[in-house]
Amino acid sequence: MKMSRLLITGAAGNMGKMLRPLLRQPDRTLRLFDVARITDLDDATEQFVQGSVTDRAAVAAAVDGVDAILHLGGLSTEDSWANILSINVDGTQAIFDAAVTHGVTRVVAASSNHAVGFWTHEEAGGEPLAGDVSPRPDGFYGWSKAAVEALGRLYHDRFGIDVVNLRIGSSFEKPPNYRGLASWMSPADTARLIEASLSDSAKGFYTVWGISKNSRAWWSGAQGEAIGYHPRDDSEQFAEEFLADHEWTFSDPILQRVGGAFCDHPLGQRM
Ligand code: 15L
Repeated sequence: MKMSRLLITGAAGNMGKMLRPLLRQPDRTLRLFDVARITDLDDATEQFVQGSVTDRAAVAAAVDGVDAILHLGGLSTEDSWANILSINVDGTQAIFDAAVTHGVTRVVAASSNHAVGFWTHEEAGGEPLAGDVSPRPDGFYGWSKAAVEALGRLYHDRFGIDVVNLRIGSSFEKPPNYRGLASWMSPADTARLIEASLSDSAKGFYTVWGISKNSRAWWSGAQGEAIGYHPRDDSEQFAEEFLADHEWTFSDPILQRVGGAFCDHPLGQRM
């Protein structure tokens, strides 16, 4: 089925900004939803609906008439329990609820590596860590992403919505730090992952890593490959820059644990 009308929640955020030009297609309308105003619309392919995921009427208006939802909206790092519950958990439930009401059959949800942040390189035992390994959140934020994934499962099983949970590593222009040599997902690969998640190969329920084809990656590409995600970029081009000050060793807790420094950040304290 053609997904020609795509709602992007959180479209004014970092990932939204980075992805809009990459997801534009002549026969696709991107409906951009965010609390923050977006003014640089491409009139031929983009529409803007202002609102918050915490406002159910606004969510319903945004969801009405689209074929698929890319749910990037919400808090993207640690925050208070109250904010996490309201924005990330209630907000995501509002999206799924509206998807059912308005007959939307596909939701691609931004989860995070922090849903499984306490898995370690050692526990992976020399094998790549599976994309759908069980949740081990490293904070309230990571816990909310595990909740987002479980909401997806519920709405898939109850209503047959096709759901892809993306356990995103570090989706930025370049790796943000030396850990990013393992966890980076380039903008182009992020767009490739989203296109695969919207394709017929991703009908059903899937949970996959969102990373590039990094030489230093230890998170498996198998679940992504199964839905047609074939990453092309490698963070190795940045290795020299980042390894000038850091040794690449898995005895370093930042590299040993999926979630890196998030595992030590005080619970509920905004980053
Ligand atoms: C995330 O989930 C955050 O949203 C992002 O800002 C990065 O910190 C990323 O994880 C990461 O682990 O690099």
